[in-house]
Amino acid sequence: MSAQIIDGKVIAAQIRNEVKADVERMKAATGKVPGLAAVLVGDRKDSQTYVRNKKKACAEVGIASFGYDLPADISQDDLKKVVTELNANPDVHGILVQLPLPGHIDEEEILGTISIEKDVDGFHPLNIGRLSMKRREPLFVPCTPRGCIELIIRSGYSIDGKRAVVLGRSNIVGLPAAMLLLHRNATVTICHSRTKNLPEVVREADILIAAVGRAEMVRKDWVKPGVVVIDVGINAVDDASDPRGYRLVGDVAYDEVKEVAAAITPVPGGVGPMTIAMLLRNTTDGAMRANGLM
Ligand code: NAP
Ligand code: L37
Repeated sequence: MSAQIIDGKVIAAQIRNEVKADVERMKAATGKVPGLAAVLVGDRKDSQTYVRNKKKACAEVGIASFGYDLPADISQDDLKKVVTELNANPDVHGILVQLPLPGHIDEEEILGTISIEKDVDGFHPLNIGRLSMKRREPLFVPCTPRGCIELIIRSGYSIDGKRAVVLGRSNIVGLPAAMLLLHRNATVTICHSRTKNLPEVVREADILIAAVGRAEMVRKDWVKPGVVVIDVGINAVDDASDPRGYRLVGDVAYDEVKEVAAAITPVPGGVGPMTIAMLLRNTTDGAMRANGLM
């Protein structure tokens, strides 16, 4: 039997509609709209595309966006100054510093400079710390991991009591995704490049979140029949038949794994659109909190 395809574009559109309604409510109540500042440092093509898509998505739901395109050789102090000014700007409710930052920048210090009330990426050490502890409430949850959880829940799958495996332990995806699963009472295993017998561990999963950045690494014989698969990976592979010369694939061999999984997300059209939808959600939540609306 073939898996249910979890359509991230459809679920992201639902979330954007919910956000749009909240933006309109806020505008009616206060005369103001949420504002997002997107800070891009350097000229990585992928980051440029994501930031452009984020600004476009803001416009569609009525969020004001402020773009900061900064040179790759900006100094630590000058970048900190930009963030500090945005912290003080009352029209800005969310500050996103697109990662990765150039090598000479101290990422931890920059992320720690963002006001926690405006930390819509949820990467401030205080928000991550609260996310990691029991009965603490972070002000914001990182967008991609939050999007993964929404995809599972809105598709009707429960997490409570399930065996979950997270492939990858990065600060922006794997680690926070594992924390969110744990809070929802999954029994969580986190795998990484030093994990032994990876296929065997992955086969125990009822829920699999793959975020390793290795094209189609997870094969059909790695998964238990009936698994719910959330594929975060975005990998470009050469494809002469595509006008761009490449196509995007996930970390999971979609065509074969969909034959045994209960449900699976495609790439593109799975987690990617959710990352952006959750950013709009977080920005609007921040703006509503700042205006006493929640
Ligand atoms: P990352 O920082 O490179 O982390 C990759 C993780 O995978 C690391 O923990 C690494 O282990 C582990 N890993 C790498 N190769 C492995 C292997 N052969 N076996 C087992 N584990 C392995 O990447 P990331 O930022 O988390 O991103 C992961 C993927 O998600 C990328 O394809 C990225 O483009 C994509 N992504 C998508 C979205 C979205 O919205 N859809 C958002 C962010 C990222 P170690 O810790 O031991 O090195
Ligand atoms: N919030 N997200 C935040 N902060 C960061 O610092 N790096 C980073 C981050 N990552 C990120 O923005 N990832 C991302 C990945 C994919 C998409 C959006 C954001 C996306 O839109 N993917 C689409 C289209 C892919 C394409 O055709 O290029 C998809 O369907 O997957």
